[in-house]
Amino acid sequence: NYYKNRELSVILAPFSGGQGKLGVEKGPKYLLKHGLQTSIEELGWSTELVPSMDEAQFVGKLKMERESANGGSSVVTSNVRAKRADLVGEATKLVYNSVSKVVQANRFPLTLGGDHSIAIGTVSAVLEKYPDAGVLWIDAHADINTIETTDSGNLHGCPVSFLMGLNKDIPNCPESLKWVPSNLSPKKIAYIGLRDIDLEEKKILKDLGIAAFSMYHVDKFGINAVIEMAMKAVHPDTNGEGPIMCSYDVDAVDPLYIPATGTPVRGGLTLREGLFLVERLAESGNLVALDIVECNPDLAIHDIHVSNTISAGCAIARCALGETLL
Ligand code: 4U7
Ligand code: MN
Ligand code: MN
Ligand code: MN
Repeated sequence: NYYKNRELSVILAPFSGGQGKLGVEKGPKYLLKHGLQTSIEELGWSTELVPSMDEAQFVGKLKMERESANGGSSVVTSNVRAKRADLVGEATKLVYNSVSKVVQANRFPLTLGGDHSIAIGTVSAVLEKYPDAGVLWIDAHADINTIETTDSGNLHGCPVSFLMGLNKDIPNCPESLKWVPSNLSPKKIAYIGLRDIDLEEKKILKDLGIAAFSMYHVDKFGINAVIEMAMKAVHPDTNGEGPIMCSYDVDAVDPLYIPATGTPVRGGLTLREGLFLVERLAESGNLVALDIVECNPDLAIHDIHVSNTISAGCAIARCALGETLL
């Protein structure tokens, strides 16, 4: 059991430069305002807050870019489309530094995004501490576009390609992301919740033989069998036992339950399925790190959408940390 000492750091990653909608940087503040830290302490964890970056500084830079004539410093050289790669490189390195300190001190990192590009920092740091760790990527999307295959140019759709080093040989690969250790093997990731995958992403998943459980598999086998298969996929030699990091994009859950997110896709996990996944990880005793990303309170059109989204985000954290285990 990897978290028996129950020491946890809440790492704040209020970054929105991995996509084009302001507001996702407010995720951490809203989750905390909803009482996340106290509720984690009530589960028997000692906690500390770690601000990994200066939110205002990044928001300032993003707003400045927006107001500038071209509306964003997209690197459009040859076949490479990567928007705000300088900011993403800088922000993810800051997240990496914070998560590294936390894991190296044997504390559990709970990182609150921000958009999903921040997982470039979290996963890199966690894999350095636990080289054998498997990564469960809970998401409607595969986030494995390369800087060549991405249509949107939004780097929150590309973190997995950076973690695997798939951009390394691409000419004009942005300097700002060259620090990434790219220590994630395609054998060590499994997806759950997929339902909106780009054509070229499908090809990458297939070519690399990556374990991917879509909503089809959830319907066909049920959520319990799917999480079991996912754990075994990342730890095949030990029947699913071994350290696991979970990078949880809240858009995996259906927008009926979690509406305030940047790229909602209907037909997702029920709230219970979304919580069961992390309850099962808590029960396994193998969870070593958790990200919760892509809560954007500004995208809600009713107040109830904000509270639904934020309370579900908090519930994901609590369930992953043992709340529902008797
Ligand atoms: B998220 C997309 F094209 N694939 O690359 C892209 F559909 O972190 C979406 O999962 C990416 O929310 C979604 O822009 C990124 C698109
Ligand atoms: Mn997503
Ligand atoms: Mn994502
Ligand atoms: Mn999204």
